[in-house]
Amino acid sequence: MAKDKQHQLDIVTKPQFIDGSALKIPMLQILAEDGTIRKGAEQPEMDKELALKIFDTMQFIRILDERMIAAQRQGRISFYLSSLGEEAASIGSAAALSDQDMIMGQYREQGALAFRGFTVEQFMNQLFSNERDLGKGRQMPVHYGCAELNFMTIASPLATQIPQATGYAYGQKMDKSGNCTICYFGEGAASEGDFHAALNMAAVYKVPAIFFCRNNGYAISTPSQGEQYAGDGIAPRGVAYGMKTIRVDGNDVFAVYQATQLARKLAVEENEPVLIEGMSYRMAGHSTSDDPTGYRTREEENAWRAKDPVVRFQKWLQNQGWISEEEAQQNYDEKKAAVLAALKSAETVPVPHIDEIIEDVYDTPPKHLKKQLEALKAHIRKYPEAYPKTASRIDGGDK
Ligand SMILES: Cc1ncc(C[n+]2csc(CCOP(=O)(O)OP(=O)(O)O)c2C)c(N)n1
Repeated sequence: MAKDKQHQLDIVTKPQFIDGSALKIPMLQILAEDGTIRKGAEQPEMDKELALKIFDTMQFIRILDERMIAAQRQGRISFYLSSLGEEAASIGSAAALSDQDMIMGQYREQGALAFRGFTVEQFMNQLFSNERDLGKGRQMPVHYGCAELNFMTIASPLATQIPQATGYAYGQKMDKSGNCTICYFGEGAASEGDFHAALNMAAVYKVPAIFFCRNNGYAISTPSQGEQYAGDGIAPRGVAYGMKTIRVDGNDVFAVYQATQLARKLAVEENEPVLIEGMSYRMAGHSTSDDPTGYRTREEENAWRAKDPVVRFQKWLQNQGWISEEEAQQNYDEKKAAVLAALKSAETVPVPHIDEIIEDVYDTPPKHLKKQLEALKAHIRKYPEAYPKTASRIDGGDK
């Protein structure tokens, strides 16, 4: 075949369109829905301790999510975002990393944070924005951050973490740290321009980053199929940027774990960014402000319950003889009691003192911020019943 030397391209003499709509990247699945290892698949090496730690974290996150949705309904917290149905994606991938790797999440990766060791008390302090919250009550619930655990604080504006991850990973490469950055995002966020800029830069500059797309079928009420994209999901975009790319069953903890392990190796040993697309389903509403009955059917939701990642992994653990149904239930009950106790306790911890609202940005808070703070205090003094927790500390309350 004739070649164009400058572009290093084969030359063809008939018009050939490449049909993007016909492309279908396959999906890696190791653990079948019935909890058995798929024929021909290679189960990744995982000792009992790690397998039980993953399962334990999955159970904890499931309980935390269910309880906190209920707490929001009871008016105890303002807002909540659950990761119901997506536990394998965040926990299975976090389990394949080193603790020194940076995690940059979207807002549904509480599983990765819990796997790193964020305690139930730390989760609750953030959710109640009390004075023990590491973020000093300045963020909406679920916008966790923990420097000690290398978990970057969650930002609300979609996709901002993706170029930040490219930049952070570039720094890791410069420092020869031997670590990588994993960046989670939804298929909806992948429609933002930031996604494209970030992936292109990561590929060109060869940075140790793992871009993990959780394709959970919806961006609030926008279904991914047909309305979010016309092509084969997110994975082909990695190919287009010249990156190693893989699509996995996001509800299969082994597929997620194996793909992330391999991706990490490419990232830290070869400085190659990788794109992983985990196919999953958002089992609950987008957040507690959403009602999915307006845009999807119960039948659709029920069909996904059969693919539940926690149930699937539990079946495998039971087949393996590493946990019994009774032990799993006992674990669940203990975790539930711990979540409820932490919830009750965090609720009674005072909120941060209002004076702290203007601290930590400037060495000395500037005049205009002090003025705004005084105006805010005057407002709270006027309507104390609307701000009971803040009002009780405003005058004379210890800072
Ligand atoms: C720049 C920007 N646009 C819109 C929003 C509102 N918003 C918050 S979450 C969301 C959907 C995101 O969907 P996806 O990325 O697929 O993640 P998922 O919620 O499904 O996990 C939207 C539109 C936002 N936070 N930021």
